[in-house]
Amino acid sequence: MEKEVKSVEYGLEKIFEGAQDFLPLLGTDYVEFIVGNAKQAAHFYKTAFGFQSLAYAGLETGMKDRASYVLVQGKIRLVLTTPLKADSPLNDHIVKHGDAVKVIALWVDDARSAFEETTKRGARPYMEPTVEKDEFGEIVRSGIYTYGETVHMFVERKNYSGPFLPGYKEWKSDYNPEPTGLKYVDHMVGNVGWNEMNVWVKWYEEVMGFVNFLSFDDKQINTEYSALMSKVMSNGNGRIKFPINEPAEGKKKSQIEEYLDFYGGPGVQHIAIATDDIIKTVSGLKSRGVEFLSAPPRTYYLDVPNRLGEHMSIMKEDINVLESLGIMIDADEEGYLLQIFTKPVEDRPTLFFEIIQRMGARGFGAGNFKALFESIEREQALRGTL
Ligand code: TYF
Ligand code: FE
Repeated sequence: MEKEVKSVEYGLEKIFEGAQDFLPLLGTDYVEFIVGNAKQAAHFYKTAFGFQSLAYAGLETGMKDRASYVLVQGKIRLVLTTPLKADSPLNDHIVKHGDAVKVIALWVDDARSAFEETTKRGARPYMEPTVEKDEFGEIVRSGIYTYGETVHMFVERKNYSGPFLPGYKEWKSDYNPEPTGLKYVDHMVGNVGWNEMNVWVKWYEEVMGFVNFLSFDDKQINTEYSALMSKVMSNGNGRIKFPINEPAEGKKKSQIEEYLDFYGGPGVQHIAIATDDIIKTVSGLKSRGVEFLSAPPRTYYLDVPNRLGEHMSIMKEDINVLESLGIMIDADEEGYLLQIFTKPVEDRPTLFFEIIQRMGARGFGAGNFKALFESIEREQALRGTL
């Protein structure tokens, strides 16, 4: 089912053969959402997901046109930004997409070179390299457009020691709910239009030097009703993984088509966050009101020993506990993984989260696709969008 992955260790960094290193990426720097009410969104991510207050920019810090709240948990930084006045161009983003991911920021050593190398390979510029300074040092940022109105910012912070970026003040809050064990961004998925997947695969190859290390076509990703196609792009060190989905023809409407209708075009579909104790993390999230897709049926769990074969013997978790929480299980040659998906986190059926625990496996849960998509279709049916 999965395309053969050519992976080699060379040096410390490079694990995917074929990836180019004109754009060395150290990790995900932050994910920025444009939302209608950042104050309330920040409260939600603190209360429900256990993020901690990190930094703030707004009227009180000299920012005139918007407010931004920065939250942190593990290595993950979320920025929630809202416009303060009707004439802000940020409003257009909200009208079009609802609360949405605008920026996937990537941590680099050299933001000028990142901009130069990607724009000369065809990237559409979003922000020329810009130096921002305050008493903690300086940051260099630049940015390019990817699919839809989504942007990759390159963030160079080697000469900076402040809480987040110049312009932001440390945000000390008296309200600090317990973290839920979220560690880092494992992957972020983009939904693109009909027949556009390969355009963006080529874009990530040519502009970013990524490789396509896994592919799933509509023969593999389908249910009785609907289908989609997906290709996973990775940078050379495997830290940044971007699956790209496009809808495919089925008897009923693809979940990707539903997304495109409500998002108003291509955009970020889900953010997968890694934990090293998914039972604890998911129990915590559920008790705080995070809603997950309905659990796969009993037959799914009965079939797990069959499907996992010898991997079953290395599984540490109690399958009955996994079943009671609705956590799904898959395995590949290198190990197993546990994953679960939230319902969309806003009223539009657009962005959702995945919680994933990798126990050696580097795949994306292909063995769970059928159960997952049937679960998504149960939600689509309730919305009348199947
Ligand atoms: O990221 C992935 O590939 C998995 C599975 O619409 C997936 O999380 C793929 C497509 C999709 C939802 C989940
Ligand atoms: Fe995923």
